[in-house]
Amino acid sequence: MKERLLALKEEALQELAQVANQQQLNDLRIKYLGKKGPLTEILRGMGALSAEERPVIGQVANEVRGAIEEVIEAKQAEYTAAETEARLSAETIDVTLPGRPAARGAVHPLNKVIQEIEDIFIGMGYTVAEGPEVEQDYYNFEALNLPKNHPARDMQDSFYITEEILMRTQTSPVQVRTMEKMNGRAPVKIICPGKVYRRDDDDATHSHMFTQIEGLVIDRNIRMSDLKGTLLQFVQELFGSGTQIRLRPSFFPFTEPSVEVDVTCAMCGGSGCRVCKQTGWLEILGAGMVHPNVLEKGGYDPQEFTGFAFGMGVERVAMLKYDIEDIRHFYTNDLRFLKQFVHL
Ligand code: 2U9
Repeated sequence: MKERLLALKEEALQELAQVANQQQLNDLRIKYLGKKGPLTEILRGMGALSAEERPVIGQVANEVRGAIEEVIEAKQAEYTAAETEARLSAETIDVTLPGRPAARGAVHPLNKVIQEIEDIFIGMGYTVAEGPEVEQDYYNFEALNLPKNHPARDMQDSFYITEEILMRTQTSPVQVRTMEKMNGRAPVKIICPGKVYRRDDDDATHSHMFTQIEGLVIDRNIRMSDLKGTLLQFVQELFGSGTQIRLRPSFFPFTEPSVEVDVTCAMCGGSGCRVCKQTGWLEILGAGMVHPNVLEKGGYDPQEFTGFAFGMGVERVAMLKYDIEDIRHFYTNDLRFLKQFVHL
């Protein structure tokens, strides 16, 4: 039996010396050391040996198994190292290759104009106030001197959610809420940017949702001339120092007197062009002195306090500033449109 074992060892080592690849090595491992291999078979037959023979043959068998295993492990280590080496060289990274440029986002043109307008008013000492887009009838209409039967409250004109709740039609309710919070203290000096909603058919110049910025100042001795000086300063910073304004009488329920404010057309400098329809003027703001009823509802005694307010549509300002012909460009997110503003 000892001879059989030693012959087996010789045969195995000879065959292992010929091994050329991992597969052949695996096959030989199974052939010699596997459960159905000759070594296992010999060891299984040891029960038939005498008590003296058994430890001797057992030892030889273990030596043979150990010798075969040793060669197999050495070969296996070689193959593993070669495989690792091959993988590493295949995975080599060329660090000198140029990177893929990451697509950078940009601030939306509307937000750019909002930020620019905010900065101008912050520079004049205003703070920015925001409020809910879903609003109570009281803040959107009642407190702004638009009583229950006022035509502007028509179901046809606003998005009502219930009888008392609607999508705000202007950002004025934010000013009313601020007045309430201020509890009669002065000065109030705020601008309120945000989305507003009106039941309009969308076209090149109308949108059922658009962006407003409104401003409100309340203090003692606030006069129409303060409004005029503030708006002149504002438009000169926004459109250029040569810009002039003119005020035309108008009507809003929440201001008295009320004005519409035109600026000289920046496109032609006032001489008349396509954009200003040959008039030299562009209407961009509504404004006025805060109506006494509105002051009172907001907790200010109209005998002691006065104020001015103004409002503008941000899309309209942006369209004039950047010569954009269709308001719907702001909402459709066509990258060909948006990319034109990346570097502005
Ligand atoms: C309070 C008191 C008064 C806000 C004002 C306007 C005039 C105005 C329009 C401009 C174009 C709306 O976006 S638009 O359609 N706005 O003409 N807004 S005065 O007056 C207020 C606001 C709040 C408490």
